Amino acid sequence: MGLIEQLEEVLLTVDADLATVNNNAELQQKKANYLGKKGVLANVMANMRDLSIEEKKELGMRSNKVKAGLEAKFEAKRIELEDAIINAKLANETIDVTLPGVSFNNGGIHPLNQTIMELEDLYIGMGYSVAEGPEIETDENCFEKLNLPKGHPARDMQDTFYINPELLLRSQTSPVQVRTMLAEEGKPIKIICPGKVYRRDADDATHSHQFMQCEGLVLGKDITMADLKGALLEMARKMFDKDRNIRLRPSFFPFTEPSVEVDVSCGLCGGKGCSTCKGTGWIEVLGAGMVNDNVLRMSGYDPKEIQGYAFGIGVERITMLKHKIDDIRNFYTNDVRFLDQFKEVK
Ligand code: 2NM
Repeated sequence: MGLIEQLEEVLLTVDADLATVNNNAELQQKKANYLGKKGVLANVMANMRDLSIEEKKELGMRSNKVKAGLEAKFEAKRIELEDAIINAKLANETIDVTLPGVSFNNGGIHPLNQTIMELEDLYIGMGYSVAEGPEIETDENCFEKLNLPKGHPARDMQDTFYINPELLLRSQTSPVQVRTMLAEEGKPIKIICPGKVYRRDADDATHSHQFMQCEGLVLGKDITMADLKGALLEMARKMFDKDRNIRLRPSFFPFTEPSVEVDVSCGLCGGKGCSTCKGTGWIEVLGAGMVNDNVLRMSGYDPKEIQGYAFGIGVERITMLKHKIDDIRNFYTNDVRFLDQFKEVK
């Protein structure tokens, strides 16, 4: 057989040969047999030294074509093997999209923290900053500087958890405001102080020995009770609903003078009187007043230059009103059946 015939023969036998190949290793072996340095093609070419120039030219051209043809066949076989692997994998990995999904039991934001976040948003919107302080306080910051000297009868108003004669668990967040006044040294202040407070009360439906407050303090030139009333009305309308009203009743706190009790109109009966408002049309929500001159002086403020108002909101109380919760202990017993009702994403 002439060399050209030998070359053409290669193209005829390769198909049957490739049909027996089952994997890439076999394919590489076969490829070397045909196209490698000692392969069939190289073998044929090695014998061409006895040919004439013309014949060499002819053989060279044919050999290039055969080589290209072989490479195409090997490449096609390689793709065929690769596809077979992928198809086998896909057949094994099919997913049943109708199976029920895996659900995660996500937590949520505690209803009291939701109220605090709402209060922070609305007060920040009115230009207040949020101030925080320690829960273990000094008698000095918690009582003395709030116009409650030792022996003052008003100290009995709240029974306090004392750690020693100087240290206690704060019974209100006002010491944060005292700290702010001392730090600001006579400059204007506009803050709210949300946080936990402690009182030696027996727990029942409306009392908890640990609860939360959000107090506010605004000091500046010519701040009046009208400013206080405006800020509280805005709070009542944003926290409850837009057509609520507030009223101020005279009261007493040692740290404010005058002092007021603040009521918000009842949202259930619209002010006509119902069981929630005990027939009065009004619900007590917080205490407030103009900061007592003694308090200002004790923390480095001159009441002739700067004055202002303070208020104290009970976070549990307004959360209970908002969601019609009748027992404060629900907030602190961590029953998920209660807490789940306040999840944003159920
Ligand atoms: C209340 C009611 C009235 C109050 C006063 C002060 C301070 F530090 F400025 F004197 N902070 N908070 C205050 C006034 C708190 O809670 C029912």
